[in-house]
Amino acid sequence: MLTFHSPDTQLRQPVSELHGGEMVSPFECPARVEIILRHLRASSLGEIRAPHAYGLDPVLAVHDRGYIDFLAGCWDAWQSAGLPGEPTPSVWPSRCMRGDRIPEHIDGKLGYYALAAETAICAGTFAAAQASKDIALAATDHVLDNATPAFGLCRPPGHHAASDQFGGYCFFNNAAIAAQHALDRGLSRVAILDVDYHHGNGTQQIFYDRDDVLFLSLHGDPLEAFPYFLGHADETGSGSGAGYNVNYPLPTGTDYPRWCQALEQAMQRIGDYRPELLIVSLGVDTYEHDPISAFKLASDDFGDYGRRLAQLGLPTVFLLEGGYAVEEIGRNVVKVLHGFES
Ligand code: Q9C
Ligand code: ZN
Repeated sequence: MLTFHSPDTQLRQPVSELHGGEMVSPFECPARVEIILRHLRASSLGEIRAPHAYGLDPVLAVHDRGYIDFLAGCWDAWQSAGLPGEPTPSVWPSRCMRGDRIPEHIDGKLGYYALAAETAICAGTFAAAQASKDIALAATDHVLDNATPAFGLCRPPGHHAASDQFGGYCFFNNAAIAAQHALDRGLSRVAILDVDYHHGNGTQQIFYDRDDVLFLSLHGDPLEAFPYFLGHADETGSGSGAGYNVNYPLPTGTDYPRWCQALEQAMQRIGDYRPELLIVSLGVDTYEHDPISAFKLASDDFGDYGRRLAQLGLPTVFLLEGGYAVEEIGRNVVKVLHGFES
């Protein structure tokens, strides 16, 4: 299986994350990619390739233009405003205020375009986000052109990014951009299976009223886990998308047998949909020792679910989302990909 990777993903190097009431060094860090690369190179998975630049058109197909412009100019605007530190949202159009006017000051704009406060923007964020979606697009094109699976080593991740909001370490929704690109290439049905520990709120929002993308997510129950305000089982899609959004919220402490039961249900639903492409939003923060998550998957479980996913027999692209047990992230990712190929 080919991997797509770009050194430009490492241009995202923020220094701060709001976590537990303190500023800490971000969990979503460049070392994640380095360690995955090390394990890929030591494996028999195959070549690692760089993507070409696709530009912003595929991004505009799922994201709002004002949002993209905001991300492009945020760092400079923060500097021009003379603010110390990194651009970090701290105010919102909360439920008791208006959300229909976009502030002019960068501090207000950040709140308008953010869905949470933990994710700071740095000088290289926009460039890294572009590299990340190029990786997703190149991996998807490779799958569609060659009918062989591929892995996109995306960073920053994407599944929390909504049409006009960033957060949860995500800026461009790589999986959504890839899915829309596949449809624009002529496909009529794409399934996105999100196995990251966190609910893929952004992907859900982008395709909520559509039946050409089936979205399924296994995740920590939002009553107990980020992003807290989306991801319940009664969110099943609207309009022509009714029935095409499937959430499997699972309790804190969920172990592999229980998680796998939900996976089998999701796979049944995917099989019934008969998609022409499967995009796996591959977060390995379901791992038992992940520092910010609460499921109990062991390393060998990743190989097992990789093998199960292959039984669907679908053209499949894996796109990296979360996973913060940095020492073990490479081993766990490679186990999924190896399992899929075995
Ligand atoms: N302070 C992804 O896995 N914060 N994003 C959780 C810890 C945000 C995770 C609470 C977690 C975002 C792509
Ligand atoms: Zn996650």
